[in-house]
Amino acid sequence: MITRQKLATKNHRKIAITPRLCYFQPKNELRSTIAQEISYSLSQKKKFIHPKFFYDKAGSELFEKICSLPEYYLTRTEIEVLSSIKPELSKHLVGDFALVELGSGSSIKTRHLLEVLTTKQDDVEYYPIDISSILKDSSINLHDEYENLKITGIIDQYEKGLEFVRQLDHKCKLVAFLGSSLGNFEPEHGIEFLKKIRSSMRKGDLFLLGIDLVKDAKILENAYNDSKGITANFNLNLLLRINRELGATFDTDTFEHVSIFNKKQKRIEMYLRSKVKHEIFVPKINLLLKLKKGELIHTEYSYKYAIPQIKKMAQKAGFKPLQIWKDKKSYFAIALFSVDSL
Ligand code: AVJ
Repeated sequence: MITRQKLATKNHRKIAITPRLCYFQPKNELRSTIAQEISYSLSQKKKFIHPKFFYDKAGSELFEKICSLPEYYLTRTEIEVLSSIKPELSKHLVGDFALVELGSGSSIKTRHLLEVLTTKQDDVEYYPIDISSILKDSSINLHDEYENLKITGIIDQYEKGLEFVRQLDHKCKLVAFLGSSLGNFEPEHGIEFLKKIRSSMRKGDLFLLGIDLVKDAKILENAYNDSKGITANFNLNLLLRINRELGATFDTDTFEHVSIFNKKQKRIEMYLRSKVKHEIFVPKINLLLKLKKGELIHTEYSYKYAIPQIKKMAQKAGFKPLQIWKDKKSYFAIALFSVDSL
């Protein structure tokens, strides 16, 4: 049995803030990851930048702004569903549960889950996993708000965080993966990722998934191309991040934000389009990036699902659907699963 106090890894540094709050940070900066991955992904014929690189400090702040945009219905709809299902969710949480959250971000949605757990349990252990160091601030806020909360944050990619969670075996876990982040994966990879989540869980644990649903293309495209241009800045921030961290000299005025809904594949596709013919040197990875006028750099897929498909994917990964909720307009779904034998 490993309790939270005994958690340790070779690859992370533990930073203890108070007896109820600590977090783990990778010893090797994520910087080496970005250098390696970007030097590969920008030298391909079809250039791309992985969406996990959106979330540096500036990008995480822009994402928070996106979440409160009128066009970006996802966050407020998910919160609406979450807050309406608390009594029902509570009925499924029999026994002592620790909360694990993948992509916790600002932890606003977390409060709804914590409200359910803290009213039933004397102590609640919370394990937020997020690639962004925004986790530090959001954890401090939660720590101050909830007296019976013990927080162990993991600032890393999901997979690394799940390796931590796998070690915990002293109580049931509620694993939450909200915000439709599963939509970033191509469906086959999504199933693989769900399998990883499943393998970090045991009998009696529960999995809560928030996922955006297929809807009218116009509504979707507006959500990813807002009138204030915040999503455009979020996308363009990738280039600014490469300037900051890899010493490049991208001029964001020479790129434009593109987002389209691919009806056949049922996904939003985001790109950065080069408005001019470019030659940009990226010193830290010794890369001379050549772009044609009009050339696209792919930055994100955001898949949209229908409920039967979600069920199928989860079942393939070893989950059993317990209950699925939607908002009135059927824009967004929250699904609760138990672990099935594989
Ligand atoms: C955090 C991946 C769920 O796909 O809706 C928001 C990211 N990109 N606007 C999404 C995002 C552009 C978001 N996810």
